[in-house]
Amino acid sequence: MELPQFNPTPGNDSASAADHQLNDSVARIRVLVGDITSLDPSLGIDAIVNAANESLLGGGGVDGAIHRAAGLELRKHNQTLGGCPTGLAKGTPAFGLEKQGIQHIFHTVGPIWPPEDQSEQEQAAMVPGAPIDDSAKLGYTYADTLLASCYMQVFALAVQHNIEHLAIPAISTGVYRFPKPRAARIAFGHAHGHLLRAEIPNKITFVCFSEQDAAYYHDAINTRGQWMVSRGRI
Ligand code: AR6
Repeated sequence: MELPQFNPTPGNDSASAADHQLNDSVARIRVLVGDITSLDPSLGIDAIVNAANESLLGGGGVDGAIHRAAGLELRKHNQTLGGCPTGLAKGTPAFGLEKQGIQHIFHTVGPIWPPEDQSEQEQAAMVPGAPIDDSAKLGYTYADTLLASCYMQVFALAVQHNIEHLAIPAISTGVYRFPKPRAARIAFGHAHGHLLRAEIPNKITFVCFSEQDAAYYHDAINTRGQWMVSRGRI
């Protein structure tokens, strides 16, 4: 899908440099449809992200697929980690996935959307009186903040482990029911923000399980000028 072009201000060197950096940051992000446990090794992906639960001991969805592919060694290793709170992340070796060139798995625990209990829902609103459903402004619910935290934690691990190419599934959008277009904006927004400031990882690939899921990411990218908080250009 075509990305909108930026229009550098002619004759303004610093504006041109800034635009170049912004274009470059978006160009380092890819969206791919597939199974995150069987990516083509020629992509050079050296770390993948797991959408785990707080036990870190495996489950369904992408977590189940990653545990199956990595093998029982991963579960044994994770039994020593003491779990992981929602919004945080922990890194492990990739065990059985190492033969595909993957060295690390970054397990992160996304938020459940929406909390089923009304009083929990009220607590989940970041701003008093703000709606707590998908009509809430992006960033106004506690779940938005927790999902953003997952991405920031994962990027911090990528920097720590000097990752070249990081693959990330759509955290929280399966069993945990986070609205997919909203989650795609949070994922892209934070990836873009990180890549603007950091050289590591060099590339980020969002791995979607269906064409429809990928379309949410393409839409988030193509419409970023409309929904991202703008401090000048994005
Ligand atoms: N590769 C890429 N994406 C996948 C794959 C795969 N192999 N399998 C599923 N997806 P989910 P969550 C997509 O439910 O919502 C687990 O039981 C899927 O289509 O895996 O964060 C954990 O143990 C969806 O878009 O994770 C937790 O208990 C996305 O991955 C709970 O589910 C995330 O769906 C976590 O729920």
